[in-house]
Amino acid sequence: FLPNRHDLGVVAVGFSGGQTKAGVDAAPMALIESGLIQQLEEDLEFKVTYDGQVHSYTDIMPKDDPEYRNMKRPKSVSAVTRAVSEQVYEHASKGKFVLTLGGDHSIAIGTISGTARAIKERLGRELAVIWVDAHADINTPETSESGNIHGMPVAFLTGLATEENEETFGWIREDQRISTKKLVYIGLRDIDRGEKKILREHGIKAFSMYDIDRHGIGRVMDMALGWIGSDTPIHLSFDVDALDPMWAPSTGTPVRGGLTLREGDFIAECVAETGSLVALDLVEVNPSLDVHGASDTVRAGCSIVRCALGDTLL
Ligand code: B3U
Ligand code: MN
Ligand code: MN
Repeated sequence: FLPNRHDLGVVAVGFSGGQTKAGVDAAPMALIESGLIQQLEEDLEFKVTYDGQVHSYTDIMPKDDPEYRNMKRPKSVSAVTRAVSEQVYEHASKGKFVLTLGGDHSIAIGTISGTARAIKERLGRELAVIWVDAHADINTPETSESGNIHGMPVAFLTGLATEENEETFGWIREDQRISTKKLVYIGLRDIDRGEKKILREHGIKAFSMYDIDRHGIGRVMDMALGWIGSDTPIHLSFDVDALDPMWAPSTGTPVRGGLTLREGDFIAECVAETGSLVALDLVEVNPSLDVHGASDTVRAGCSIVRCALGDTLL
């Protein structure tokens, strides 16, 4: 089921509407300007398909977008993620590996729904998701305290949150969803009360920073990949705020006590080593926050992408 080992589709999503801080939309350009795509082509010898633009989706975002079911900017996020879903599906259905550069984490509603649909169509297989994040992003509109949709993508992707209305995520169909049983978290340390309840009630596999301290990242990765099972296509959604702010300070909601740079890279390397990775998101880099740390944050993000694509494996 593997994507053609060296065929890579890149989608650059300059979108910040899933949360309230400006600047996360500038991340794709910062990552690309630091040489990421060039490195993938030259050092890793990927054949890259990239339309050469950071999408801003301004033409499909309604001006009037009032709160609905406690969600901020619901129609904009819905329209953008729907478009992203098509972009990702387009690459994945052609057997390409898909790299998406965000943007805030709400865009994963688009990336994962696009990958899940393509994998189901091409292989009749269910997609597994490894979600690396300080946060669980599994609030429903009702449990969310912030109303920010970047804290809700997993609820929409698993069907824990549903909507009738096309304009507010009603477009997500069954073949675009993932199972709570094939979802694994790594790096959690800031979980809302309602999210904790959801994780417990649905038996969702989660490795918090506690587990990493207790067992070490090596055993945690063995357990995480063991839970998914070999020979299962994997979508890795990596929120840069999983890293400790010491390494990745330029992000919207930094939380102390996170992964080291090496632990972040190691997670990506372990996933690369399975040979089962089909898509990767890198999200929540915000170069306009903690501007002195922006180049470090961009560098850390690029490193994770290269590791996930196998650069550092012998
Ligand atoms: N759980 C909180 C905070 C949060 C989620 N994701 C990020 N922050 N980046 C929320 O708003 O749902
Ligand atoms: Mn996140
Ligand atoms: Mn996060």
